Amino acid sequence: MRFEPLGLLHGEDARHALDRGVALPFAGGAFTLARVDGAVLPVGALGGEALVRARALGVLPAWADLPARPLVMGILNVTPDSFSDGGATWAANTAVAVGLRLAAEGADILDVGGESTRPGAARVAPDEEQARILPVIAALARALGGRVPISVDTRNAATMAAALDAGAAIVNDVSGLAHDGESAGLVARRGCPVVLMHMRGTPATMAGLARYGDVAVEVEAELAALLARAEAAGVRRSQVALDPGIGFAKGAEDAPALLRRLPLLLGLGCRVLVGVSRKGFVGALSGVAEPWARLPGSLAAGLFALSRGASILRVHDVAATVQAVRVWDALTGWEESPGVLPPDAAGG
Ligand code: HH2
Repeated sequence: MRFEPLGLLHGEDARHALDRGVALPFAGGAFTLARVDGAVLPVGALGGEALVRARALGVLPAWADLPARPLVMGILNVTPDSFSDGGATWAANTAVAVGLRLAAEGADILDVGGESTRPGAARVAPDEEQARILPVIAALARALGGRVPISVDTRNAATMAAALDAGAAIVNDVSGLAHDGESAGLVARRGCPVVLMHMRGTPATMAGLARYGDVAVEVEAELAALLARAEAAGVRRSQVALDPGIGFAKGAEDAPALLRRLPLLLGLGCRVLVGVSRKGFVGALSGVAEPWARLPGSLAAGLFALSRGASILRVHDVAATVQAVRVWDALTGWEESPGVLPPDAAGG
């Protein structure tokens, strides 16, 4: 069954609708309608499996021992060729200094990557990838002493293992643990939190694979398959956050469609992460060509994603995003959400 909450409310509106019995809780608010296998129904008309699915949305699944509020993941690209910053944090000592600054600005997670995944990017050998990121991860882990967890943005199992040994705590894989036959087993054995992102093909081939009938439905189904594959290898659902992969095998109109229908992903029982920062659709919607000049549009898209059920934003501009998220969070009353599930209660 495909279950999609609709009619989302936040803050006071959510509380009144819950008090009147015309809504059910949804992490951070309430929802009044649901699309169940294509039919739109008021929540009062839900029964059977649809009602079970609806009730499961009331709490934000716990993930990575991080707080039950919107989280900001700061991007640290140790690459000479990233689309968004053109290698500004390329040198290891610069990267460590920037990482410490992002932590001081309020990042909840630091995401360290050594391979650009922009469309058409060339592959980086795992040895080279590790030479780029391991000194940075080790130095940041030492300096931060676990206060801000580090995620490693990689598709390679060997790099995941080396990064976890160097002090990373989370794996962020744009291939959803599907690129490398070893990675799902490794994440299962280590028991670490992991981000499974949706894409098709590889950064070199994905541009030609962005053909969808209903992009939200297809991305949800393909993420569900990635999740099932990871679970079959021993990964627990409570380890997983899911990401629709904005900009990865998605056309210009796919990103807005996916963000509008993010609630569809919540039914998979995991926290939802999105990376909208400086991405091409922000440029397309705003007419701003340079990625570094897309902060206002990125903030608007990030806050919109939070209002549609995302709870982790992967961003370049940490200070600005933390400020925007704190204000959004206070105004929309996230505090009133029913709470966090204990690990594994989400079904993993
Ligand atoms: N986007 C990029 C890289 N990693 N990981 C997740 N989970 N979600 C994303 O949307 C995502 C990601 C691409 O952005 P960036 O790191 O700025 O660029 P590059 O790949 O060129 O280094």
